[in-house]
Amino acid sequence: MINVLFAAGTENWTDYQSPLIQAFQAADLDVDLSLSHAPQQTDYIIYAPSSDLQDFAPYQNCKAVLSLWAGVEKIVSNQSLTMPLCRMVDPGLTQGMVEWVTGHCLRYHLNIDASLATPNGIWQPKVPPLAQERHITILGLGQLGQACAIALSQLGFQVTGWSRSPKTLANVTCTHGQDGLQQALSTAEILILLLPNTPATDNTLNAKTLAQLPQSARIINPGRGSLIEDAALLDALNSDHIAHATLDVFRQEPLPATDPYWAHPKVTVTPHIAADTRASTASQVIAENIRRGQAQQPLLHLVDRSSGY
Ligand code: NDP
Ligand code: OXD
Repeated sequence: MINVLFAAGTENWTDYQSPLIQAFQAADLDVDLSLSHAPQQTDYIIYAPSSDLQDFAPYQNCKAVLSLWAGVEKIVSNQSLTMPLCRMVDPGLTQGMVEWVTGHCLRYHLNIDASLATPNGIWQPKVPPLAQERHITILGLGQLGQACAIALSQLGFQVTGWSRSPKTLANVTCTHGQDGLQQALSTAEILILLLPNTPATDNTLNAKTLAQLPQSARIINPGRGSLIEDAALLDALNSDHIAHATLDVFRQEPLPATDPYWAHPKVTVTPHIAADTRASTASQVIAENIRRGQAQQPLLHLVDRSSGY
């Protein structure tokens, strides 16, 4: 019997209990899935940032902590966590992010806001350019950045991506490192942030890098709030250098009701809904990792503690 502790918040239990049990059965795993197991007898922990579990020290026989979230900044530097940590890479989450990013890009590309705002009776034809004339840059070419880059390039957009290590991706101009960042920003009519929250990515968008964007660029941030220096973005919006920003993630969540982003005419706020982990597909990812752990095979989606993602 494999003891799996569901420490991902009781609010997630209803959604996950049955898909997890089905996935364990499909993987031929004999699992006792529970909201409470004695620490010494716990083999795996399913975790989410809302978890009450913060001290992993008593779980000395635990073989891995399996996060339901892609971003692991809330757990990665927990000193009591000495076992392997796997983040979530879920086809359902990825598809959700592709749809959310594509939708918000098309809003900007087609200038849908202008159509919505046109007063009745005014006939003012303004044809948008084709996708092939539009440059989109994605900072972060990981699981999500790459999926978005591929989808956008398949729609015909000119896509540039930026990552830490060099990459090759069909029909995507790939850049990396500090010089690569400047190149990626300089063409970005629409900029998408899909970097993790790490010390190295903090304030990636600041006064200097915002100034490297073309006049009237638009920004879409489904990555993390920490990627943006908020005061610098507000200045860039107020001075019209940046035309609009769509922000899904914030340094403080929920975004306080008094935050200037809420009422800003050039900002769209969404409440961290860009892409949710989907219980049915994510449960299969969890089951596969437990199968691997039991078979002493390498775990999938291991977090590199030194880089923080
Ligand atoms: P990955 O770890 O697969 O990809 C991260 C990418 O960022 C990689 O390309 C990596 O480069 C790059 N990167 C990291 N640090 C740097 C750096 N210092 N300089 C340049 N590039 C860097 O993550 P995912 O694609 O799965 O997810 C990205 C983020 O999206 C998550 O960390 C999370 O914050 C956010 N997210 C938001 C959601 C939402 O609903 N709003 C939902 C899910 C995720 P390299 O390839 O060289 O390693
Ligand atoms: C995640 C998120 O990291 O939802 O999974 O932001």
